[in-house]
Amino acid sequence: MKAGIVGLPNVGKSTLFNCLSNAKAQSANFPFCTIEPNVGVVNVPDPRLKKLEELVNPERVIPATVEIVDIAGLVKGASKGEGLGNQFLGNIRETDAIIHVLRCFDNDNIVHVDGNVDPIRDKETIDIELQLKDLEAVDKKLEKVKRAARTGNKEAIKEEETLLKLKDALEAGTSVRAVELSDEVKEEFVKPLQLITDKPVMYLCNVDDESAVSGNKYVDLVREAVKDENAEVLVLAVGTEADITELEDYEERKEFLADMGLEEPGSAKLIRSAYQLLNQQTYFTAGVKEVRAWTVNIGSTAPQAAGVIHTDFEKGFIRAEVIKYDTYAEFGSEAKVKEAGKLKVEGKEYIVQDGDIMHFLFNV
Ligand SMILES: Nc1nc2c(ncn2[C@@H]2O[C@H](COP(=O)(O)OP(=O)(O)OP(=O)(O)O)[C@@H](O)[C@H]2O)c(=O)[nH]1
Ligand SMILES: [Mg+2]
Repeated sequence: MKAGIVGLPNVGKSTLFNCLSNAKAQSANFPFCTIEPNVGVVNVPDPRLKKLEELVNPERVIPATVEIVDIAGLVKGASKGEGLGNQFLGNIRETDAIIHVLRCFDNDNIVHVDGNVDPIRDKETIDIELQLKDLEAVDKKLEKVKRAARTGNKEAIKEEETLLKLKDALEAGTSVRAVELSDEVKEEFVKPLQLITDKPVMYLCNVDDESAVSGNKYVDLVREAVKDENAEVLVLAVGTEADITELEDYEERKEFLADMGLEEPGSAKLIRSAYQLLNQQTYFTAGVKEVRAWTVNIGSTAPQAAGVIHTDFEKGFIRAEVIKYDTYAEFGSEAKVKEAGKLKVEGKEYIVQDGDIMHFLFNV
């Protein structure tokens, strides 16, 4: 699962990538600095791991990770091949969620490809290109389905109806994620198309450091513009945070953040949000060798969660012992949790909850 960073050229995507990831992307003050996507694996900050480490005192601690991809900037006409349009759009199609970066800072020295700062116009430019690309995919599919529908095939007729609905929406400037369809129809006809505007999205307002805490007039405009989208809007002083990330000294980093009014880097919040956007949650294993955060899709069953560790665990799953994180933190050790009768034994049907500490029993 990976989240892609999209936006106009020169709005700070690669700078953001550099705040998040140890892999370094080239960032510079000219459009189309990035051509090939930069891929980074990013640790998901989780204070619960720190607590478990204190309690268990393991040899090592392994956090959950999420993959972030920094993609080339899109411009008007990208869906028709402007810029390096089509290739870039292909990179976006391969991601599972979108972090849409909007420039929300004034600075005459940093080039804006459309001449002035206007995050609402910018957002629309990107949305339209993504929608046009999806429209192309829907039209293509529609051609095929039409033939089958004409023969009276019921499935094909239903699919044609769905595709026509998507086509209308896209032509009217609506993203696929906002089109109302039953879960069944989505699963059967929409998901296989892997449409870009069907992917979950969040907006990241790139601001100057004075606006890192309370935002600015541009951020207000963005919030207003997306209020019906059910999408998260985050505010981050990307440029400054990237500079802070460069500092070796932890205390120094903290001081700089405090100057901006922040307790933790905005990028930490962003990573957690991206993780949620990807529909991911964490369960833990806690042993003296290793305390580890594992990633599963929300809604996974206990055997599926076990399968993340090893496929044998899933195949031979017998049962799982589960302790809630809060319970573990309260009692301080597995033994004490057991004593208090708070360790639960769960079977194949159990739906894993975020923060579960799990121990699997299986045979192979
Ligand atoms: N003042 C200011 N400059 C920024 C900020 N974020 C990025 N920049 C600068 O803007 C320029 C472009 O940043 P990049 O991160 O390379 O932009 P990009 O979106 O990756 O651009 P492309 O790869 O060309 O699409 C660089 O000179 C950055 O230093 C910011 O928050 N404030
Ligand atoms: Mg870039």
